[in-house]
Amino acid sequence: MAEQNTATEGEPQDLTDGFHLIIDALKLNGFETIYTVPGIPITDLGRFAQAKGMRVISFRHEQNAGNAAAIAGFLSKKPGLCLTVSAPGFLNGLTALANATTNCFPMILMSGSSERETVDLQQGDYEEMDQLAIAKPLCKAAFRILHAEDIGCGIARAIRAAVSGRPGGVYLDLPAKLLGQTMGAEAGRKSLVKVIDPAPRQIPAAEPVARALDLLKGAKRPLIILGKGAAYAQADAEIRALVEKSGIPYLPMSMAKGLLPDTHPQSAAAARSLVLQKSDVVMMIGARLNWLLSHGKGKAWGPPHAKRFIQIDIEPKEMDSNSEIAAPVVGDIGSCVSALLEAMGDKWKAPPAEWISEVKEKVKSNVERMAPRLQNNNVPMDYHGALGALRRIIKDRPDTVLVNEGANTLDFARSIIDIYQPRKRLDVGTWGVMGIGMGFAVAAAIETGKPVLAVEGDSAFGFSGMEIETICRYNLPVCIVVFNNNGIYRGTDVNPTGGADVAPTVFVKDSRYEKMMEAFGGVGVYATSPDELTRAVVEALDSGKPTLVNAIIDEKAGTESGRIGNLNPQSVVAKK
Ligand code: ADP
Ligand code: TZD
Ligand code: MG
Repeated sequence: MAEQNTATEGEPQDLTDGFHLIIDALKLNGFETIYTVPGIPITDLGRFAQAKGMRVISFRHEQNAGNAAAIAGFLSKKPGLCLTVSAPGFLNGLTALANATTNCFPMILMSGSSERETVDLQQGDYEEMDQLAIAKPLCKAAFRILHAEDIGCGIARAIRAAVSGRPGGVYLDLPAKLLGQTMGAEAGRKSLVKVIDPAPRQIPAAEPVARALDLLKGAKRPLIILGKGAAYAQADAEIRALVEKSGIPYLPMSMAKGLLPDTHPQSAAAARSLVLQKSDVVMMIGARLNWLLSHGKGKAWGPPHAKRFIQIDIEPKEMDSNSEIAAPVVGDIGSCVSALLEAMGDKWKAPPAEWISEVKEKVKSNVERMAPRLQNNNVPMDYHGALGALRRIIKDRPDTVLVNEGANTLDFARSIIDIYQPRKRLDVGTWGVMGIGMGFAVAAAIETGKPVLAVEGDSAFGFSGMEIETICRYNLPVCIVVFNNNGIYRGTDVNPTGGADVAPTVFVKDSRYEKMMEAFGGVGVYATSPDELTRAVVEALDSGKPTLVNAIIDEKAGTESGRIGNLNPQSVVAKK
């Protein structure tokens, strides 16, 4: 084939081009998978990548390919790769790039683009857009490569920008002309860069470590909060050792669940309000004091200024962003946690027994109060009955990756479904964005090789639902459960005018989502009770067949905006 080479006809084989240099540079740096939607000018880039042994996963919409790349970055600690066409394809991918940056996930969005000459004079090229300028404010770094001999450096810079320090999204602009540019094959090979130590360890100095430990030692009611930065860091053993050696109760943020099993005796997840209120020293490990933690102040946190914070984070600028940080420890989590462990020595004293027992009592009573509700077999299902069933399934199959989005479907699943292993819960993250579901599910299956259970609100599912074709096409072991309550939050709203349009939050009643899956050759199940739901999901996880279970939820069961209804602005007019 093309590889055949006769020594006499050297000329064409001695040349390489932008397409091949990009793929060679990616392969040299260990990239194995590209998430993409093909088209001008990058169609051949995908084809050549596949020909060279890379896995090229082709989606139906770039946002889903981008979300797949973002979560691949979170799961692997290497940048996930997304490849799109110009202007509209680029813009479709951009939401995912911005979301990745917000969540501190490393990814690289590579988009084909029109020639500079035409773009800069705004002469109206096919899919013309100044993509570099548009990407810049929405990601961590943005680069354009104009010359084939710069591809090596360009890709090296993109990798380093994505994974070093606080991880994030990088945009790489690939003008069409670059792809076809040729240069000598040997010079091309030499121009490539293998990135050495892309995310260097950042070791904290002794002083901040000692300051943090002093504060922790003096605490009467200490608390540790683990965030998704801790999950990303892949320092699982060290983090567990630190929590256990300290004896301090810990609270996992949503995607940090499973770093220690949720059933761990030190988990304070079921006593969240109590520990936020009453703790006196709080150590955050890879978690930010953003809206998800009420900015570290206000009612949720008890009396004002009564708390002191220790924060472990790789980003020095994060400190004091919302509340004063009494003991900042800047460095990578693995190094910081190891340094803390080392400095704690052998004589570390457990926190006061009254505090530990107060937290444990609260956890126990809350768990006991919840237990019977999780056993109910009501028809139509409520969130507790349906999620109780899924909770038991994950308990039996702890290596399943759970993907979760929605409002009530998200909030209830987060507190009901225990996670037992690190990085097994992937969800809407810092923005609370809908639409990550199918992209995350595809990448989770591909990156981990484990079965995936995607628990989706019916609205949430709609944002990326067409990708069930992708799931069927690649025959991925993904089971999607659509929590079908006929709408956003609830299915019960009515149009107050009595007009023909339904209310903005409600969908077609009793939609048959399972038939969408059947259309692509997957398994579709209509489930009305927790027992039926259990049977369908167990079968799906055992068989590995792409499955969609349409789980019928009582349309009255949810609450407005799930658990964050307090963030809704209130209209005085509407209340009259
Ligand atoms: P959560 O939403 O779970 O609270 P956030 O996304 O708010 O978590 O916070 C994650 C934090 O982790 C970010 O501030 C980020 O800078 C930090 N981080 C990410 N990776 C590392 C790492 N390897 N070492 C130290 N900090 C990290
Ligand atoms: N668009 C985007 C991209 N992200 C969002 N978060 C929203 C819109 C607003 N939104 C939420 O915050 S949750 C949600 C929307 C549309 C859907 C909730 O409905 P659901 O879940 O069916 O997914 P429940 O179980 O019915 O609450
Ligand atoms: Mg719904």
